[in-house]
Amino acid sequence: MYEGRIMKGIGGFYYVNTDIGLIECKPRGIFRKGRQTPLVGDKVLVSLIEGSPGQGIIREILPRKNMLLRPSVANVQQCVVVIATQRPQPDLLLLDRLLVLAQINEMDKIICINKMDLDSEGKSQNVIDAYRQVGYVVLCTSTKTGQGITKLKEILKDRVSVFAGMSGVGKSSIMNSMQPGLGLKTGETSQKLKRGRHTTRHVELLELDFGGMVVDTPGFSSLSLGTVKELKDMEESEFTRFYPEFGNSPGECRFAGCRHISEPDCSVKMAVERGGIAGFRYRNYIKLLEELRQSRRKKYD
Ligand SMILES: Nc1nc2c(ncn2[C@@H]2O[C@H](COP(=O)(O)OP(=O)(O)OP(=O)(O)O)[C@@H](O)[C@H]2O)c(=O)[nH]1
Ligand SMILES: [Mg+2]
Ligand SMILES: [Zn+2]
Repeated sequence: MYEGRIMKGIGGFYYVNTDIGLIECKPRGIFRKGRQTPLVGDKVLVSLIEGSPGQGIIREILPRKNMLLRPSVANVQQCVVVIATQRPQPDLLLLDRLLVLAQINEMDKIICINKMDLDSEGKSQNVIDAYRQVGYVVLCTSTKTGQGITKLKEILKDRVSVFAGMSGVGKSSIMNSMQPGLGLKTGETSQKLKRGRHTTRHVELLELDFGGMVVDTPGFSSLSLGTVKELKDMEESEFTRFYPEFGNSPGECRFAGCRHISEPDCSVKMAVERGGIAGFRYRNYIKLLEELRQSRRKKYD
């Protein structure tokens, strides 16, 4: 038996990277009947098929550290959430959603602000500062000037990372700048709509020649948190853990378990008014919380 990692799955076959090279595998019958389907990123045990060089059978899926649904991939250590300074315009609500998802899946989070070359006026600086102040790692990149690419490589080295963000922000382009040999397809941003056209379609783990692996994800512009299992069972007051800056508000809220919406003497709201907490982060929090409540209400209707 050989241990390896599933790099991609195409047409019912899984391609498993092992010490003896890439093995084309069929999953053992039992996987198809039920419980577990192998995912890209899974660590698996493989046995070779006698007389068929390079072909094998997946015998066992080793325990997963985590599992993302979109893209469908397992055992990812960190998430690089990409937005562009413009083309497309940054969607900070989507950014916050992705940060929530990354945190639920216990991934390290990196925010990447791409297309810095289009921001000669420095319009994105307030966003950069706001997230840095919260404590996020924020990286500024441009695939046109090469800004930030070396730094990003250091962050990705020897780790398994996923790139997420809206279509057209430059996820595939960034990977190509780090490693031209990847030759990922990139798309022209539609001039009329000023948004991308979903150039990336299938899920694959790509090996970086400086060490590590990345998953390029097809972009998307909407994503509901209402379907996320971990959030369905969460108390509303617990949602604040996705907004770590709320914990640094100057005083205490009057009520324990304050949701910081309309409660009186709320120190989070006071901090927003005084500028200690970014207004857009607070508004995103309210929107996401409201969305969760709506999806719960539907469940009981
Ligand atoms: N000006 C500028 N354009 C960029 C930069 N990075 C990427 N682009 C352009 O943005 C467009 C979209 O890039 P992609 O890499 O295909 O974007 P993506 O995020 O992979 O898009 P999907 O695969 O659809 O999710 C292409 O026309 C790129 O040339 C950058 O740093 N600056
Ligand atoms: Mg792409
Ligand atoms: Zn409060």
